[in-house]
Formats: sequence, structure tokens, C-alpha cells
Amino acid sequence: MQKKWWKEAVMYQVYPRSFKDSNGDGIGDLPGILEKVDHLVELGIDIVWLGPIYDSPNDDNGYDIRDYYKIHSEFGTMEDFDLLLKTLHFRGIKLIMDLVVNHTSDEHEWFMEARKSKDNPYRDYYHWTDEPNNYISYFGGSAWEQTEETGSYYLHLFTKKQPDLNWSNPKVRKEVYEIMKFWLDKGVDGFRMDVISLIAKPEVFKNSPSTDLKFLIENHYANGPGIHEYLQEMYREVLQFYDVMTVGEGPGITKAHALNYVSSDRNELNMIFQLDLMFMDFGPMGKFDYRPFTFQDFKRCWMEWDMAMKDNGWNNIFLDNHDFPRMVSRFGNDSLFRIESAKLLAMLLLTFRGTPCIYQGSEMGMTNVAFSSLDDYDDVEIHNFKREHIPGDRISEAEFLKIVHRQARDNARTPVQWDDSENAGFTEGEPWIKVNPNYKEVNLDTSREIFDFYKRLISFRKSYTDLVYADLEVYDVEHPQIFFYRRGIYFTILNMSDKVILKYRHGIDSGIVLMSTHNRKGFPQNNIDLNPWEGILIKN
Ligand code: TEU
Ligand code: CA
Repeated sequence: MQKKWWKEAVMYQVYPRSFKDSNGDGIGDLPGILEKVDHLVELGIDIVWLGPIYDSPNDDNGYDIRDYYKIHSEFGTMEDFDLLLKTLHFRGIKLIMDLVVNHTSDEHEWFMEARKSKDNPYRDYYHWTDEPNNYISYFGGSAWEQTEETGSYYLHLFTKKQPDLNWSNPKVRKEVYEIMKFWLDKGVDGFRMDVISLIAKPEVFKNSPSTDLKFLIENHYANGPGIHEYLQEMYREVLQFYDVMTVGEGPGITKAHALNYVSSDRNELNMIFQLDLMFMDFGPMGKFDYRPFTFQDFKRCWMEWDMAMKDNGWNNIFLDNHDFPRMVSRFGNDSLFRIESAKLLAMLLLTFRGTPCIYQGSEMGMTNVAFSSLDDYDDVEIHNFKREHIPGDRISEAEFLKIVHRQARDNARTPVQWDDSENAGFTEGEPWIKVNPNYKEVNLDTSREIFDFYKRLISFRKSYTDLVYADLEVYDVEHPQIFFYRRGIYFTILNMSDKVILKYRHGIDSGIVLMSTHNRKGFPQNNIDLNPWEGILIKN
């Protein structure tokens, strides 16, 4: 197993719009992040993944980029960015940018030109057809949108304001490499690559036998022809000249495909965010088509994805981000055992194999939100899905609101809850999206126990780097509440349930307790009684 700095590092994701507002306009910004660098240093993280901060009309909150070389005025200036980057580096923290190059905004100059005529020099920067096939967008409706200028349709796997780039055009690839070099030459330490598994499209867009979103993603959208040639060319043209890290967001990358992207001898990506775990409760029509999953499914996904990487690949492991519900609500118990389950999930994230990515707010146990009206939600994914499915009375608005409470991306996008002051210390102004009403009970000050546990786990991980590379063995896979695994000489036992578990026979002959969510000290000889949401790390 090759040792690499990015395997030993702990990552932290900042969703800039909701992290910290410095100028009272209710929108998080770069100077706001600067104000919180001490927080990140105290936590002990090594890399910040900064969500898109480029100029954008915000149809998909910055994942629709209008100018890759310009900082969105809402977030500040290029000088603000340079100061943040320099400050993070000075404090020993690397910064990676969000590279969103599967699509641009429809207000990008390339698309503004391309749509004008069939012979425009930029036409082939995008995908056009006069006979749209049955592909659907992630966000509901057809994945093809007609333009009045020529009557042709362009492809958009996401919103219609996010036209997909045509990666088979070498000019497009060259433009992307220039963008990458611009940011790498400024000193950024790598990229998180948005839906990078979707960039290669078929020559001809034939109809799919099924329009279920999950089927389309795995069988038509992801792992398209040429994807590996493009990534290997990206490495040759750009990445090989910098000591940087890359993590690909990989919708549709299956365990069978994984090593083709991240095997060290492939010279493509360093690691991926696999989305099988996140998509586990998605029905055929995606996240709002909710299907419950079992605890065994959860454990098996972790095990199988570790096995898929073998000794050649590497996962960036996570339990939530800006696209999914808060982990303590989705995988823990955010009401009866919020503190305990937040600490337990931190122990899973920081003792399993892979580079952990902590999403902003997890360190204070932030939870899902339940706004009383759909009007309180911002996310285009919600409003598009509502338009597509409510009128047909497929589900009532009240039922849809209940599913939104469970599944919506806005659960993770409400402002970070720093303290119990007005707007949780996020802004002096009117926040762009309401603060979670539970901010007086749930904030950094009331959740110091969680923050301190994250701190201890991160510093533990730094001092025991043999844990980072140690192999994995999972025990008692069928147990309905316990996740029990060994990494080298370190044993983690997690009771991921509301149940008290008595006399659990762990079979560890001897050891010392290194970490415990419940401040347990002595080694539990032979068997152990576990509190609800109790986790323990034992060194053999
Ligand atoms: O997400 C794409 C993706 O695979 C899913 O997470 C998707 O966003 C959705 O949540 C599944 O229901 C990336 C970005 O993380 C997301 O914020 C963007 O909306 C999307 O790509 C388009 O850029
Ligand atoms: Ca602001």
C-alpha cells in the first residue's frame, strides 16, 4: 500500500453559502470562512474542500458556472480568495476547489455563442440533437431542452440551465485544462471533481429501455466511452506537473469499475466519493422515491467498497455532504441520542479505511430541518420534482413535504449553527435560507462534547498512522445493531442502535481502550455491555 499525504489527511467540506456571513447580506462568504480558520485549525483538519465559489446565476447554487475565472461577487473578490488560501496554507491546511466541468451554466459565454446557430464555432462544445431520446434529468423532466434559435435540443443531465459539455471535443478538454492550471498555479492543492463519472457521452443517444433514474445513471450516464482516456489525458496535460490530490464524485461508479478510476498505476484520479451508500434509500426515481434500507445493507456497503479498492485504490469516505440529509438524522438518532450518535458516527468515519471527509456542522451535531412549508425550501431539486410529480397527484403536497423533511439537500444547507445568538451567529442580516429553529439547543457551544470528540479522534488518527493503512476485517456482519471491525491491531465496536446490548462477546483477548464515546476506561474482558449509540476503540 503506497503511503500518500492525502491518505493520512482528514478533509472538511465547506459549503460557502451557509458557512459564515461576514458582511450581513445573509450569504456566507470568503471573509466569513477566514473568520473561522481558527475553528478549523482547532478541529485539526488538513484539507478544506471549498464548494464552488465561481461566478454563477445560482440556478443550482453555484454548480452552474458562468465564469470559471471569476469569484462570485456574493462570495467576495479574488483578493479575498488569495488571502484565504494564503492563510490556510500558513496555518498548515490545504485547499481543494470544486471542479464542475460536466456542464456549464447556460449563461456561460460558450453556451451563449453555441445556441446562436448550427455552425457557430462553439456549437460542438455541447450536445445537440433534433430528435431527443428518452433520457431524463436528475432534477425531473426530459434531459433535452429545445432552443428557439435553431429548434434543436441540447442535453442537460441536471437543470436546463446546466448544459452538458461535449468532452469528445478536444477544444473543450483544452479549455478545462486551462481552467485547472489557472487555479493550480495560484497554489490550490487539488480538486473535487463534480460528477466526473458522467462526462463521457455516447456517440449516438439511443433510447434507454428504462427511464428509472438509477438505471439511467448506471447504464447510460456513468462510465461512458472515452472516460478513462479523458482522465488519463487530464493527468498527462495537467496533474502530473503538480503535487496535488484529486477526488472524483462518482455517481454510477460501481465496485466493478472503481479501480479503473483510482488504481495508482492508472494515472487518473487519486480517490472517489462512491455514491452507493448515499443512494441506498433511493427508489428507481431517485431520492424522493424513498425506500428504507437495513443496517446490514449499510454495513455491507462499507465492507464491499473497502474490498473493491483492495490495495490499489482509495476511498474518500463520508456520511453526508451538501447533497444529502445530515448524518446524525439519517444514520444516528438526532432526538433521543443526538450527542452520543454524533460521536459514534465520528468514530466510524475516523477509524474506517479511507480519507474521511467531515461536512460542515457535523462537528456540532447539526440535524435535519423540518420547515413547515415547501416555500421555505430553496433547492431546485425539490421544486423541479414537485412540479414534475405533484400536479399528477402522484403524491399529495403534505406527503411530499414529509419526504422532503427526510431526504432534501436543504437539510444540509441551513446555516452553520455557531452559537445561540440571533441566526445562530451565522449572519447579522436575513439569512438566504432560514436557520434551523433548533439552533438554541443545537450549536457549537451546546455541542462542545461532540466537537472535542472529533478533535481527539483526529489527533488520535494523526498519532497512529498505522491505523490509516491497516487492513480491514469485519466481524458479526449479520448482527442487527453492532458494527464490529478490526483495522490492524485496532478494534472498533459500534452499537448503532437505541438498544442497550448486554454481554456482547467481542473475543478480543486483551487490550487497552483508546477511545470511547462514553468515557469508558478499563478493558472489557470477554464481553461488554453497550449503551445505546456507544462506540469503543480498543488497541490489542
Ligand atoms: O451532485 C450530483 C449527484 O450525484 C447527486 O448528489 C445529486 O446532486 C442529487 O443530490 C441526487 O439526488 C453534484 C453536486 O454535488 C450537486 O450539488 C449538483 O447539484 C450536481 O452535481 C450538479 O452539478
Ligand atoms: Ca455575505
